[in-house]
Amino acid sequence: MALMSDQDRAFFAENGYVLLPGFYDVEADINPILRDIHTIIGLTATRHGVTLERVPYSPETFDSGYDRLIAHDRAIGGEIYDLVKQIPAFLRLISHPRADALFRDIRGTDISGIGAASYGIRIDNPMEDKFRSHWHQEFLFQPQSLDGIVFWTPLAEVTEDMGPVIVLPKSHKDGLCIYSRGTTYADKQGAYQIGIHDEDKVVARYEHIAPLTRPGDLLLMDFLTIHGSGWNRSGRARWSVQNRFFNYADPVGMKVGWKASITTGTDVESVFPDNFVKGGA
Ligand SMILES: O=C(O)CCC(=O)C(=O)O
Ligand SMILES: [Fe+2]
Repeated sequence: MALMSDQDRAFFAENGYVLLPGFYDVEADINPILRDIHTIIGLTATRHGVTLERVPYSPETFDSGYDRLIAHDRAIGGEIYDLVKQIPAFLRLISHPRADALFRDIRGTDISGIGAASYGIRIDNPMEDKFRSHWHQEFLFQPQSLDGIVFWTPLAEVTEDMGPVIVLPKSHKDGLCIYSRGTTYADKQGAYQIGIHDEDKVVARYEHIAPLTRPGDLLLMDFLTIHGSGWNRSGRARWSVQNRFFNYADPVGMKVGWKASITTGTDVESVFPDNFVKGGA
C-alpha cells in the first residue's frame, strides 16, 4: 500500500503540512498506549495514596480519573507526563516502520534519525495555558535537519473546543524566522522565552488552519512551518503524540551537527546566531 498519495505529497510540499487520516492502525498502534496510560494513572494514584473511582479501561475512557487526580495535586500530572513517555507501545509508535518509511520517502533519503528528546506525549489540560507552545518553527528548537518533519497524532479525538494545533500554511517557504528572547515571552521559563520576532506581524501574513483529528490520523508539519497550540476550553485534556524525524544527509543538519532538542540544553542562540535579534530586544 502506498504510504501517501501523490496529491497529499504535492499538498505537503506546497503547504508545509498535510493531514493523513487513518495512517496508523488504531487497534495495533494506538490502543496499547491508551491501555498503559489508564494503568499508569491508577498506579500513580495508588502511589500517592489517592483513591480514584474510575471507569474501567476502554479507548474512550483511557484517562479516566486523570482530571480528578490533577485537581487534587497538579504535580502528579507532571509525574504522569514523564511516565507515559516510557510506555513501550509509545516508543514503538515514534519509530513506527511506516512512519520512518514515509519520512525517508518524502525526503528522498535512506538515512533518517530521531533526535534526542525530540518526542513526547502532550497533555494539554483544559484552561491551562502555561504549557501551550506559542508560535514557532520546529527547526529552531530541534536543530537536527532543515528538512525534518513533525509527526503529530492524537490519542483522543480533538474537537474544536480542545484547541487543536494551529498551522500556518506555506510559512515554510519563507525560511527560518528571526527570533528574540525575553521580549514577548519574557515572563516564561528558559527556552519558552524565545519567540518569533515581531510575532503578530509575522503570523498575520498567513492563513491559520486548525485541523480536527482523531486517533489513527497523522498530521505532518515541515520543520520550517510556523505552528502553535490552540486553547483548550473543553472539559477534557487533549492528549497527543509528537515525534520527529530528521535526515542525516541534509547539509544544514550536518553543518550544525544534528543537535538534540533545546530541552536537553542545546544553545540555539549560538547554533543560529544570524536568526536572533541582538541584545534580546
Ligand atoms: O500540540 C501542540 O499544541 C503543539 C505541537 C507542536 O508544537 C509540535 O508537535 O511540534
Ligand atoms: Fe512544534
